[in-house]
Amino acid sequence: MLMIKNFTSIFWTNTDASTNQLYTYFGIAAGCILFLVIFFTYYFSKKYRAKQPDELPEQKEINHKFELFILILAICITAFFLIMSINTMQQIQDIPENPKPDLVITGHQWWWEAKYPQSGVLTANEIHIPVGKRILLEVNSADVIHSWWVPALGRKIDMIPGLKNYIWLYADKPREYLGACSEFCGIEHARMRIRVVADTEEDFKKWTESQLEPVITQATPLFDKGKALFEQKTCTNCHGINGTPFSENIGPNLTHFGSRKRFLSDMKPVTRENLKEWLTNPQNVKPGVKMPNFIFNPDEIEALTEYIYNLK
Ligand code: HEC
Ligand SMILES: [Cu+2]
Repeated sequence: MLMIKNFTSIFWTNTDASTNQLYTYFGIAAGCILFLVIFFTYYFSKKYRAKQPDELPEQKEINHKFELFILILAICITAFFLIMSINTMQQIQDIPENPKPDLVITGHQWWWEAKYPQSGVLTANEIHIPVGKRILLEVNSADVIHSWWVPALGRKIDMIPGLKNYIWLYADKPREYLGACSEFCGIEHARMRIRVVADTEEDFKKWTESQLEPVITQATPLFDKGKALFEQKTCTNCHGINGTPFSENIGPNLTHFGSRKRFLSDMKPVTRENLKEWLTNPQNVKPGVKMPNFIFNPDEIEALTEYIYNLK
């Protein structure tokens, strides 16, 4: 078993061992059946082929005993996997009666909102979790059905408006884990990617603290101009910034936007250039996106970029 486990860990890094084990058994059984079907198709096509052009190949009567054997075998295999699957489901779905989630993710068209009820952190798109700890994740949706799936961290789960669903996440290595929305949710569904950053306990603490820090309110004059524009141009109707009166969440919370590596649900790295391109016309970058084109002039773009980029 150990060898098989080492082998599958090439593809699956999580230590949600029960899922991996089930997956391995399914793989082996399906592989054997595939091999037998191909082998016998080839073997019988050779063996019973007509040797002469008008020869009638040997005709066989149905073999009831053999049929019965195959039937029982199929029932046994199915029963084995049914029991294994139910077992695994029970092991991975041990959600407490009154769940207190470590992390709440809300799916939006087409981005992810992440709340940490224990610490009060509220962020978007770049999701951090501590390594080596089981994280109870609550998912729901603000609009249509989305589906959360980061294969290496656990199974897939639907995000349904008005319903709270729960799963456990577990990361065994400090690295980044990729996933994607896996329920068609509209025009930008394909670009609704997920990036989960698994930090060591220390890094996670640091990250949490940095996210709880108050947002900077002053920097350069350009920053101030951007800040004023942000409020005048109705950005605050959709984007929340902690510590200000603006808490809307039609779009991602921007409090510490500059501290994130990527934005637009993992589509682009956070750079000044990409931010400018985004603000110049969001519809060019992500067609159909729920943020209008404000038709800014280059000075306004400069100022807004300076402001948002410095929200660290
Ligand atoms: C009608 C609502 C709405 C308004 C108004 C709006 N936005 Fe957005 N914004 C969104 C939505 C929705 C997204 C998420 C897009 C996506 O990834 O699908 C977004 C994304 C962003 C992002 C990227 C955030 C991330 O983490 O991916 C930035 C930066 C941004 N908006 C800045 C602004 C600025 C600056 C203004 C004002 C000029 C503004 N927005 C006005 C809805 C809005
Ligand atoms: Cu989606």
